[in-house]
Amino acid sequence: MSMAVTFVLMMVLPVGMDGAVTGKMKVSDGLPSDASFTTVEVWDSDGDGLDEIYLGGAGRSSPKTAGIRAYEYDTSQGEWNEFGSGLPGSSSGKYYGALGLGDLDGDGKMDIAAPLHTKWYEGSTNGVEIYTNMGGGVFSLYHTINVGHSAAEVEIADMDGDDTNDIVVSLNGGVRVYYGTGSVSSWAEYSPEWESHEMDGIAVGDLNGDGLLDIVGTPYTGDGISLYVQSASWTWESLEFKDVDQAFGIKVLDLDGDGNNDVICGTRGSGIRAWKGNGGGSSGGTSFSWTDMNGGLPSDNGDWQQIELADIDGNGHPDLIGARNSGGKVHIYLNSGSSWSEVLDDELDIGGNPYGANFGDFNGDGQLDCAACSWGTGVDAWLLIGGGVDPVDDDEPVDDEPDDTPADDEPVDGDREPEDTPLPLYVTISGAILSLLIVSIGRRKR
Ligand SMILES: [Ca+2]
Ligand SMILES: [Ca+2]
Ligand SMILES: [Ca+2]
Ligand SMILES: [Ca+2]
Repeated sequence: MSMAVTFVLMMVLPVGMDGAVTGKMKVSDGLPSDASFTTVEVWDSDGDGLDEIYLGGAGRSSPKTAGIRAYEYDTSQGEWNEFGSGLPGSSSGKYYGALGLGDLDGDGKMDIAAPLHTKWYEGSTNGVEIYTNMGGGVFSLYHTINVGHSAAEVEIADMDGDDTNDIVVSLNGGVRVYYGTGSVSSWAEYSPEWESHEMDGIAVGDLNGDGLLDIVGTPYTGDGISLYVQSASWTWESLEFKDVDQAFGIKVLDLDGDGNNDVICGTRGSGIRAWKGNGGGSSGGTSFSWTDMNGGLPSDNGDWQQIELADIDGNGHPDLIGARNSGGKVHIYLNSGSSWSEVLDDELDIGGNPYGANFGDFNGDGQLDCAACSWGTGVDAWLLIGGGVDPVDDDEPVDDEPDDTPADDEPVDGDREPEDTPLPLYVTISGAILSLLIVSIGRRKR
């Protein structure tokens, strides 16, 4: 390999090519340390290649933190700054569950659906507040959906495939689905059957390959995990799934790469549990069977709260980060496609009672990093070192970024492609080799 190729590769691949996550660097300057938050959500809403973090304030135990906070990392200063404006602040008296992020008004910009959590937090006014984004993180409260119950988590997704995003929310008593009509102030509610118990985490995804998204919801107490299949557009069928005494964070995605979506959740008493699905047996089918994929995951105890998954080592399988509200730490498990292994064991120490953890690319180098929040000790973030190159969080549609941002037109590595510029022959040849390498790396991660 020539010097030129080696040099260009160093420019393009500042992180290790072997996929190993070799370390982390804590970068928490500018983040609150004496505060309490529920979850960490991640999005690059201004399209500058740097993911922001969004946090709902928790209001159960001191220090209670009212409002919603957003931060973006400044790579040149090595510190976080508050991002945007218009979100409720510390004097709002409002406390939130897990925020939903996504485009709700169809302008291509990320909006926020914020569930008011009143059962365990301070506050008595129930609702899901919709903050629309005028661009650059200028938010305003546009509408509140009257959900009538304490709300825990919101997911934003196009449940029925009509190209308009919809809102799913877990409540103290069940799950409600609000289908988008094209207006942020008008929603059509068609929900699964009401339950008798408090719903905590929810996840959405197509479990049987018919293009209609399905829902799983975790119980704060009793009665197991709920599974609702959307049997026809706006119509719900409740199916048997798995029994756990108490569970919190849950996700639907393909863990083993067989093309069928799977389910993984964090529990209070039985660790983290993963089940591989069979796609319901046929397109739109409900003959589900589930196979454990728990090897390497903690199998007992827990108090696992938010869990999130993204491919941080570029092997094509989504890896897990989870916040455990006992022990003061968050944990990362790499996914081989069939089993799990913890990395950075005991190193991601946030203190307090950790409730939130997520991956995001905070310094724009294409390598996913991570952030966490707790009740008591605020927010921490770490730049991950090593790993593969995967700048896209699997949860986030890549086409929801603003269209009017110049940076949006350029992929992260857009300025590294040498083809457009007349260059000496050896650089052109290097570029061709490099392009092949990029293509092969890019394919490896999906
Ligand atoms: Ca950004
Ligand atoms: Ca829709
Ligand atoms: Ca489906
Ligand atoms: Ca699968």
